[in-house]
Amino acid sequence: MRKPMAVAAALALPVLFPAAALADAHDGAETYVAQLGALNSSGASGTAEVTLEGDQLTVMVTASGLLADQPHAQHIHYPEEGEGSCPTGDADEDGDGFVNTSEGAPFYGGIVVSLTTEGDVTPDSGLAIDRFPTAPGGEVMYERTFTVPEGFDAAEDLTESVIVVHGIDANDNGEYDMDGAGASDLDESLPAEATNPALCGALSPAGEGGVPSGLGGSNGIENSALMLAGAGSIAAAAGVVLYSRRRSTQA
Ligand SMILES: [Cu+2]
Repeated sequence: MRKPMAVAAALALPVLFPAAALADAHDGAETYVAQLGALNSSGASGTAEVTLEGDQLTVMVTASGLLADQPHAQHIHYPEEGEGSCPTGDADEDGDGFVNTSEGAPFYGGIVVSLTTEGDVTPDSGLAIDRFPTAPGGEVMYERTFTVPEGFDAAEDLTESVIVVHGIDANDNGEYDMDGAGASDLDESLPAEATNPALCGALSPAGEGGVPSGLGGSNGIENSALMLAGAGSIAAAAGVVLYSRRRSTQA
């Protein structure tokens, strides 16, 4: 008599917990979080949360302490090899006192998603500076849901990806200018302040706590060409004073 009872109990289980079963079936969503730490003594801080559900990515970036009222390019970066991480001051290979975009790339890789406020989110919009948050009062409150751009395997690679917010004010004068950190490594006619990273945080699955990141791969340098392509618009949007002649390589 015991056996039929056991079978009946087993059959009853899905009926007893229909809500849980439904939640599991619906919960294809994976959430990743990052604490954003200051780079280049930006004085900024923040958090990021990225949720993948099907092919939809919802990204939230909350930050404060950024240079106010200036465009801040922000991206998901991913290194082709190794796990993405954030550079330390040791990454300042040219010893100018700043970790510039190229020096950071070996750690966090190239752009895979541009966290724009509207329109295209592919790496093509890496410096679409009129579509990035301008941080009124130094704060960014960004939230957007969009389709994962082609070429980024979010389900596989988000856990090794890094959130980077760019744009610093090294000389604290309220704008991007050459006096702060010299010329950009991407284009010498641009201030490095406009392109240097200000915040960085490696994503890890929510609930697992802060997983220390590895050293990352050596890729991402190729991304510089992309950054260069959009570099002209960052200056235009930011009202940057350009006193080098514009180079023919500048888009
Ligand atoms: Cu970036």
